Amino acid sequence: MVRRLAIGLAIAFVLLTPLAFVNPAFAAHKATYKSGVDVLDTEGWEGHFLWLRSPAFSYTGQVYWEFRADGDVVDALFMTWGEFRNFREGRPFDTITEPQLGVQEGVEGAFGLSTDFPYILVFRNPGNQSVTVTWELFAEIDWRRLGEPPSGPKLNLTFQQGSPPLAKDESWETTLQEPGYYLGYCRPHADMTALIEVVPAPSPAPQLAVAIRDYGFHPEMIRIPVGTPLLWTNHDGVEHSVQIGLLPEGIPDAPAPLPAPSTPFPWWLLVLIPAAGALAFVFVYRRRQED
Ligand SMILES: [Cu+2]
Repeated sequence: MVRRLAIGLAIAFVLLTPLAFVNPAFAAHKATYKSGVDVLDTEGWEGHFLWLRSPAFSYTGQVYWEFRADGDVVDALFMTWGEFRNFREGRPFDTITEPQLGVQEGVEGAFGLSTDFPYILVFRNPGNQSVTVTWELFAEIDWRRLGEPPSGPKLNLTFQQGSPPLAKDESWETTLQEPGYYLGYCRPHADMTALIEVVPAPSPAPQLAVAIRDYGFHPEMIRIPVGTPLLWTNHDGVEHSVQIGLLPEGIPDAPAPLPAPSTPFPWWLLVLIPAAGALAFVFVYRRRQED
């Protein structure tokens, strides 16, 4: 009886060991929310926001991101809008998930995010040479609700102005004359978005150049004094455009407490399961020899 049980356990361990290499959270099919390539100079950073509201479908509040750095290592920081503003101003800030510091590549996720607020993923170059980060953000969709009205409100954009289609190396200049929060997006690529904060100021700043490349806006998180000209230039081989809508309710921030931290990859399983399998094998082998 004991022997049969041991054999059964040994077989089960061997068959199940490969599963330890598959984290079900990361292995499931995810819908891409946004992706891009950032080129970060020394101590440079770029922020990318996700806001889980859509007129087309419902998000579940689960997101994942993957990134790979070429040239050097990066820090990856995932935070609320309010903490992002602390980060941008050089004040102390909190992240939602454990910060990934000085890594060449990473996979991380967060659960239980609200559809009401934007969240910001920051890639920061901690080193002293330029680094290129290729990244992708995924957001789980509740496919059961597809075709039904989405659960959360939409962004209720009020369209302001838009560029014609921009071919490679073509530019479009615009100036926002009213303080407020704006969403910039591309038509036809709806997942290309930028957040534009126009703040009251006695005088405008010099023109800010925004590069459109690799299906993204750089910078994507824009803060300018009112009246500052924005010059959008397409560097991609495909046509993009810039559409700008006012966010009438501004940008709300997630209240404390922060969402629960994400589940880390269970690395200990990679050791435990093969070890248990090996032990069971040794046990069976000894029993057989005793017989
Ligand atoms: Cu586009």
